[in-house]
Amino acid sequence: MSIIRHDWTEQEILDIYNMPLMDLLYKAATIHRECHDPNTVQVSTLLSIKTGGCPEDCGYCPQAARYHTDIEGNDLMSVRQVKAQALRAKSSGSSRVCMGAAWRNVKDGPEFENVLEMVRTINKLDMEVCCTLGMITENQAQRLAEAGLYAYNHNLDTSEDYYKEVISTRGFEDRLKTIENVRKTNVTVCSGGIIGMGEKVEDRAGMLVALSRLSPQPESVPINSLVAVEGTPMEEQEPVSMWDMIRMVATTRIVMPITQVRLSAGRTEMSREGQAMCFFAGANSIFAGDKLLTTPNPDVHQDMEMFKMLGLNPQKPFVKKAQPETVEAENSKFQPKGEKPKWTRPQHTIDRNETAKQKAREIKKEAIADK
Ligand code: SAM
Ligand code: DTB
Ligand code: SF4
Repeated sequence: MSIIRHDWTEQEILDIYNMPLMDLLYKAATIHRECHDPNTVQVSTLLSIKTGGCPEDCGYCPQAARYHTDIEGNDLMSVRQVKAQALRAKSSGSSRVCMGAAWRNVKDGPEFENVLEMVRTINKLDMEVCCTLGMITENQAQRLAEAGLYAYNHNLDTSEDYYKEVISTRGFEDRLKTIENVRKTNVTVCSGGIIGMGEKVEDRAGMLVALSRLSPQPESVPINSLVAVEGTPMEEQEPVSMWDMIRMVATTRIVMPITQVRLSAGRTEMSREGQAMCFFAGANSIFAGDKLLTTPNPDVHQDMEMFKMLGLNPQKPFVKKAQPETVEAENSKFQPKGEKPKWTRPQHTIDRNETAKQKAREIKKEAIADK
């Protein structure tokens, strides 16, 4: 039986990543079968409840206000809209709704109260609820838990070293702090990252070192392949090869045997054969829905057709962990604290982020002049 190790070194992980492919697949699939039903895949539906206008400078993200991308920004959705989308997701075979907001961090107030109501509403539909809202305090994590949140997604994104080349408005340690805050509650942790941002293979291994050191390891680890969006600093990144994706999934499976490895952004560019290899190598969850947050994703019906072809079954909700109870707002034990935590703002200069920001300013100036 596989043991859970929290002391992987970067070199050990690199050696696994670089193994001959057939050996790597065999090793990963063996561990996968020891720890999971290989024919069950958990399906989460993404829902962008607040899109665009984000103050952060994440170099990969089309929702950062400082870059010029084509996305349509939106204010926070209503609880009614969210409920309708959740019911649609449920009827299409999804067991979890993951609500994303383009926020740096959560602020106490009416918007957060609405998010808590969204969590209560979806949990009452007997679906797992996940949120990804940026940085949160311990009190906010407790309030989400009390509303019935099942998972919180907060990605480390890359290695601690390469993080500085991607984001200048917050630090890697802020990500760890939020995960720590979530861990103090009953909410499960979903944390992974992106490949294809110009990082070295060592950074991929470094990210897995950091994730595997978390104790317990995250219940879910999304592996995203960069969606290079025009206007972002990473618009010209070469697409990740399917082989790299398969190696990354297999390595994640070996390093974190009991976690759910999630095949995430980038699936529109992956063949079914490629995705099948990822499932064989240990991926056992996906993000479904015609859209990720702002970019395209395979059609739900196409995904269900692929599942049928491969003999895969969508996982039922609350198989891995019991459904949390929902405490109604009026019975809450926790009051908002209105804290203003000191998240870091390194504000170092990342050349490609600055260039993209400058380009966006020029486009804006030209648009004003044209009016
Ligand atoms: N604002 C919150 C945050 O940053 O934690 C939540 C939303 S954010 C969009 C969630 C995650 O989506 C990011 O951490 C990143 O891993 C992933 N992501 C964003 N843009 C992406 C892209 N272009 N390609 C692949 N993954 C992306
Ligand atoms: C994650 O790791 N990937 C999802 C989810 N967590 C929130 C988001 C992918 C976003 C891809 C770019 C977009 O659609 O905006
Ligand atoms: Fe904002 Fe999250 Fe996008 Fe970064 S990844 S710019 S924090 S929405």
